[in-house]
Amino acid sequence: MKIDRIEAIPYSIPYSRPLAFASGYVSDAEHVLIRMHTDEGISGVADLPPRPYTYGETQQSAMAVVETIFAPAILGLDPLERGKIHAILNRTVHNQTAKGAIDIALWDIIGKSCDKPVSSLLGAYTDRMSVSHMLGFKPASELLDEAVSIRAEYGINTFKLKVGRRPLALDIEACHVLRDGLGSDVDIYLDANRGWTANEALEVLRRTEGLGLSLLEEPCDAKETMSRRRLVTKSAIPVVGDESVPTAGDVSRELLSGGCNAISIKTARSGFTEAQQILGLCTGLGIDVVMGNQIDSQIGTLATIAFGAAHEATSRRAGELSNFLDMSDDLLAEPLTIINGTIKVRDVPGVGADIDPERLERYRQDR
Ligand code: MUC
Ligand code: MG
Repeated sequence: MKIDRIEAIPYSIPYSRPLAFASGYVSDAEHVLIRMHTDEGISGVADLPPRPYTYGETQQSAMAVVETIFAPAILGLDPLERGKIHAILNRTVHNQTAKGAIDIALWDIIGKSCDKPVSSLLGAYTDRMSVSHMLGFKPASELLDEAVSIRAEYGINTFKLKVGRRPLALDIEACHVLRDGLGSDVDIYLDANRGWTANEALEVLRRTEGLGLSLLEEPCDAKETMSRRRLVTKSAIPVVGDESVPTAGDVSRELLSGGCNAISIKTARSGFTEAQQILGLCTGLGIDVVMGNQIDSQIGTLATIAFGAAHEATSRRAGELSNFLDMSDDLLAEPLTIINGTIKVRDVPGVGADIDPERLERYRQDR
């Protein structure tokens, strides 16, 4: 089997509930749908969600790197030659989301060609994942209303609160209001997207002590090496690396230098192959992981579930799997459902992302 064509299709779907956070604002899913075709008629699908404000990848740059650099170099190879394909992709630094989507499309082809769900090929640990819901910037009372209604409608009991780059008092108030309103059984953790200094993060930890927050993600820029190390040493809860650790090499650097002591794994930027390398590093070093969300569509969320459910360590905590609820529509033919706070792995060959041709026609931007 040979890869004979790779499509990079730009599309845009508006958000019904835009998401604001310390490093950006998302009002439209301006993503790229990757379709990798083979000479045997099997195709692989993946979503590519560039996050310009975080990694500098844009919809246009991601399409360009796929169409003009990666595709010409890997056309003609067998999708099973993943080692060779990754060696080629890795000649180019950065562009993690473009590499991640190519990897997911390869695995999708491999799963379909041997008639197995990719989650089974990756590890088959469980058939579902618990869901964590992300709360963007809002006044504290609205955050509580959103969390209460999400819990009532979907049975979700884990919430990640976006904080940072606004007065500390607002973030601290939001933590107190959520804990008071949701009770002690709900898991609440924070993600500042580098919006504080390490010392501000320490102040927030002091002023939220006793609230039972479980994790503190990307509190400050990893470049604040000394202060961040001090924060990690002093924090009673794990400090999670996210945008500071897009590659396995970054994970090694941050863990070994004491810049964080837990890791967010995102299939959108690591694919399945590098995500497994990252997971191996983390389990080998005894570090907790969270399945993160790059503000993914349902297609991307399916990939996160396929990977997260495949391993014990990635399914231990609730994965961030509900950002698609903020989108007004999606490209999947059969929508994802969250029942009792969980989403099931699709028991179909590949990753399971069947694209609805009418929706793709409506939202694609290259017509
Ligand atoms: C997160 O966990 O930070 C925001 C930007 C991005 O790349 O991912 C999101 C969520
Ligand atoms: Mg994050």
